[in-house]
Amino acid sequence: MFEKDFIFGAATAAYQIEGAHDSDGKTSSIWDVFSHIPGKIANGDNGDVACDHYHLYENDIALMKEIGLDSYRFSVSWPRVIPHPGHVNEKGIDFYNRLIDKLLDNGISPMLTMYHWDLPQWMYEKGGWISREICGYFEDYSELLFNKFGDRVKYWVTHNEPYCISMLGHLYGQHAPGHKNLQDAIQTAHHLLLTHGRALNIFRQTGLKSKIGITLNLGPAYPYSETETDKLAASRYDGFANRWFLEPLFKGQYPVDMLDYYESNHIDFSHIQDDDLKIINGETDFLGVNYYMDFNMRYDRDAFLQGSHVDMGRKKTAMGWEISPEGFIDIVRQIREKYTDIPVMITENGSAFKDEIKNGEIEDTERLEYLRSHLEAVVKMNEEGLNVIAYYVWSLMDNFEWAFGYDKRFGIIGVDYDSQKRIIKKSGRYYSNIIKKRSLQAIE
Ligand code: IFM
Repeated sequence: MFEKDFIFGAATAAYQIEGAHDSDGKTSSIWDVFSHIPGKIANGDNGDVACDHYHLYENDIALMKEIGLDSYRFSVSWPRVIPHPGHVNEKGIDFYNRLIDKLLDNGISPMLTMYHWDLPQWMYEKGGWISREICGYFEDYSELLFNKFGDRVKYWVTHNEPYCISMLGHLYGQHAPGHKNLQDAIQTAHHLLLTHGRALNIFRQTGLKSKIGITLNLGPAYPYSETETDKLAASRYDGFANRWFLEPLFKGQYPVDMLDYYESNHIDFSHIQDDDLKIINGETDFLGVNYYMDFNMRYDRDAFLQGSHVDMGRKKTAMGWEISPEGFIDIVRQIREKYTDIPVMITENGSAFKDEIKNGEIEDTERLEYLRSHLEAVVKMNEEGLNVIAYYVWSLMDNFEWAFGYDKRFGIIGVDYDSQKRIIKKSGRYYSNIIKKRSLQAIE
């Protein structure tokens, strides 16, 4: 059912699992600062210790091996390797060297995400993503990563989910750095895309033979009814969350309808310079897709974007996200119809549910069913010839779920945060069977 070379993986991100927030020369990221502001994170949680993966990585790799992963997607903490402008922290580099080497010793191919949200606080103080100055600093950072790890890393992801960084972090204020300003969000999105393009150029100059891409979180937007107004609401939401990122990357332009809409909301586009879009539209080896949900939209004159989400009454995960494997197939079809033929790697997909430990086991049947239905969707995509070459489950283990803290558990491995003990959940065993048999006919 899955080709022999289909890549089965699991994903995590530095701030969500590493802990060791101030060890071995690491300085603060915007998430270290944000998570300590009272009221920002559920239950007052923070990532100071998280899963203590910084110290327990060998144990975690042993579990990856037990599950049988082909690949592991992790991110590098920028302030761990560059704790001050222009200063490389060898101890931080050593940690990732040990991690990568251990993965390879265990036959697990590393996928490295360069930016998964933990911007150094020093960079934020220079203007962060809003300022064009970040481009030079991100170039230095990417060059360092290519030089230090390029001999062993097979897949590179420049950015994880530019939508979340720009909109959740700079428009809605739910994520670090907590801004609530559309102009900031639009500039952030542009500088994320531009740093992606500039990192691609540096990568090509290194002559590395590995593959590089970017990861977007995408989901199809459907009109709730066939009315022109609901269609407008769906198209706007698509423009806001999907097309704003896909069109510059694959067509070298921002969507005209959204430019008009933002302009009518007094957004200034003078931060976009000549040639930026050409750079953003550079050659990418694969598109990383993170899929969690689709969006059903109804016209709502008074709402931002003049649309609001409709609850379709389907089963939801603990995040309140409606489960829709059909939307998963649709978004990949749309990528193929409208944007690009390059391979798609599903760099994240997964679900949070409340887990219970019974007799030392976690019987997470709902997560297992979620996994089954979404892997079935991947099989269908490839039957349609949509060229999906990888699937990384989110997440390898329970971790710090940003503003929701530790309450929401996405792992196929459970973590007891008091003892730091890990337990492979029933969904993890199920995934392991699928990987070993390359088939969904695996026994649970
Ligand atoms: O935990 C996050 C991850 O960091 C980015 N993608 C979505 C996941 C679940 O919310």
